[in-house]
Amino acid sequence: GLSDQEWQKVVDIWGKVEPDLPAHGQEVIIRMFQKHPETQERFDKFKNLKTVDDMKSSEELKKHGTTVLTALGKILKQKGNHEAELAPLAQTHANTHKIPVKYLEFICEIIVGVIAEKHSADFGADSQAAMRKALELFRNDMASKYKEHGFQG
Ligand code: HE6
Repeated sequence: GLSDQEWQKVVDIWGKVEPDLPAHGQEVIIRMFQKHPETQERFDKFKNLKTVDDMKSSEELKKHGTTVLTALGKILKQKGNHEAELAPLAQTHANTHKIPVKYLEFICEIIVGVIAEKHSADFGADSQAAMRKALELFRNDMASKYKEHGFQG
């Protein structure tokens, strides 16, 4: 698990992200689609967006980015006691969307990268390390829930 100090770093940096979730979310989703095109194929509503300009112009994509980061923020703020928040997310991503754990790794890595770019002054090595640990915990717990649903991820 994470120490109290590590959780504090996670919550603090999220406090910098939160005032503009749409811009962060849009950037995260676009980068994920660019770097890992197989993730874009999972979205019927975004498959047709061919260029970065198409992606930037999509209000729906921005809205989805906000949805994803809102859900993730709620989880992070639980500091590991996220069972109630994680369960429904694991359920839909295992059973309905069938999103491999590998894709969760992709998005987590991209989230760290986007925060590092937008908030370099507030996201030093120790904060980055704490965020990585928190996201690893999130993924591990998603993976165990996946298995409970019979999805190998
Ligand atoms: Fe997904 N997602 N997602 N997801 N998602 C979500 C929160 C998805 C995610 C990783 C989602 C995904 C494909 C997520 C999704 C719908 C992820 C919420 C709250 C909702 C929703 O309620 O609509 C992470 C880390 C978090 C917190 C892929 C690929 C990855 C990597 C859909 C295809 C799809 C959908 O609705 O179709």
